[in-house]
Amino acid sequence: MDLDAIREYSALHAKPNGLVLQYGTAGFRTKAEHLDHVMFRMGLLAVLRSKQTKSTIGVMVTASHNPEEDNGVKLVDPLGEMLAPSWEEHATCLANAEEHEMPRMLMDISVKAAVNLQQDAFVVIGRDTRPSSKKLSQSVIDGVTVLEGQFHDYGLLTTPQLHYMVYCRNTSGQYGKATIEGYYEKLSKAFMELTKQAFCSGDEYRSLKVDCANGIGALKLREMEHYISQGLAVQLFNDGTKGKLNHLCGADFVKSHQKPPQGMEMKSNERCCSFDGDADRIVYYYLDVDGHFHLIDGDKIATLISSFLKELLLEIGESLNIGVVQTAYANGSSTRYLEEVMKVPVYCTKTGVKHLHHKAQEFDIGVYFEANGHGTVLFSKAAETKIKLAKELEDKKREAAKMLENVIDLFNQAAGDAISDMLVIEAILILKGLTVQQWDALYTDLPNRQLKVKVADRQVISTTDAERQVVTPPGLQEAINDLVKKYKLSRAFVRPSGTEDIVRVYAEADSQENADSLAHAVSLAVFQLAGGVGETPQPGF
Ligand code: 16G
Ligand code: MG
Repeated sequence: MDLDAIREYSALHAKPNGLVLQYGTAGFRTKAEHLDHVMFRMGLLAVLRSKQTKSTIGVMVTASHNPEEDNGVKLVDPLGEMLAPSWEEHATCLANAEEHEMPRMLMDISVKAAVNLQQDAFVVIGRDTRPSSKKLSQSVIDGVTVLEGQFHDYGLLTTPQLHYMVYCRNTSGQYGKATIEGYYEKLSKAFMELTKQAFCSGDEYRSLKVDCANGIGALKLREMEHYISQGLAVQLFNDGTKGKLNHLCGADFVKSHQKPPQGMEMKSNERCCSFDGDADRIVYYYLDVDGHFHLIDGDKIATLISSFLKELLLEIGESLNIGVVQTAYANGSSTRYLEEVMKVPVYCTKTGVKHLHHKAQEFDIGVYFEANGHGTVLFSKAAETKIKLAKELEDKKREAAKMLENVIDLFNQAAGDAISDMLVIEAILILKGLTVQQWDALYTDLPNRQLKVKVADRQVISTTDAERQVVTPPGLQEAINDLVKKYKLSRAFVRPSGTEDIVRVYAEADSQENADSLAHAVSLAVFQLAGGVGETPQPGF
């Protein structure tokens, strides 16, 4: 390690005094102007992680669904996964080190993590369309080069595309080609093959309106359009030519406000979907003939996909275990439907993709989706092998096995991916001849409400049982229990946000009025028992 060079370059990416940041659920995220030093340091850290794992590591510059002025960075581990927890700690220490501590901190991490400094390092970098992203990704590159790491800058990519690149590179191209064309070819080939058996279901199913949140998804979907145009016509809205990133549009806006994005022309019964700012989330929706808005969130996406997979597995007659992983935010109706009607085991983990991803790896086929639309399906090696073998069987089984192989190719195994999920969903709707209304009618969501409460220190709230029960402060869980008892089909929980300085409240009940009223009552309990600041939560939204 050339410590003088590190000192010299680090000073060019100096840390603002007193700034303390935490590597959270999705990396570092804050106002873009505060992130230059973090980017440089994450370049350094990526080199160390690459040396330690003897693999390519990814660095993605994005703040996903956050406002355009924000930015963020996260590291991608060798198999396209989120950074290992022990390295999240290293990331936090490094990001917060004072200038003069930098060389020692790097040495400390190298010793603690047994990094062989002689090992070569390779880092791949991607960024979203934020105005600040280009310069910030250059700071990452500065960090990589000062530690003499090799790198490839992919420039503009969706987050899942960067995960894909990392995964391809660390499996010697077996998973796919580590180029943007490789990504499009792999997905479009699987999509076209999967849908080619479909009985012709007419044009109404084959065109889709996509709200791209004025983000990277628009650029990438436009590039991909001609690869899939024979099977699906996409019409892009909020494509970044006029509007602001994530402003009144995108998957997060649509899900949390339960209304259409601005800038989308919706006619009744047309299938529409929204990506978020870095295209790793997707939600669907439509307007019915009375003009009512219907949201089809991650839970209903998981249900559609699991039922399709279950049918195919039944056809090939293989005993592969399938499990669905959700979080506490999953609508109670979805959990009930999956367990009671579809007879699929459902598991609940803490919020944050890494928790769901990890749990999903326990199954032959692990379907995981957060209600907010982030998810994918993971297939174990054993499942892949059994499916391959089933292709040798009689005709009907062979067809199902072939379809499953295409489904495996179509799902991004490295991360939840809006583009890949969209293609799977479209393929299933085509194959089953389902309209968006029929899909929506699988079950009826319980009315629900999410609220935010400001408290002095959100860490006073700790939880257990996958965030469904409060442990501290004392008395809060009892208060929630008492409130929940007053309503039918009700449920409520609270947790400190991992991305904002607030406490989140979730409630569901038999009617919207009751869900709203329960959410408000729980907010008041949080405010009173967990050190609320500012104005007391008011009823009404
Ligand atoms: C991040 C997470 C997402 C989670 C959300 C919760 C990743 C890649 N993203 O966006 O999975 O749902 O945070 O935010 O892990 P919250 O803690 O503010 O509720
Ligand atoms: Mg995102």
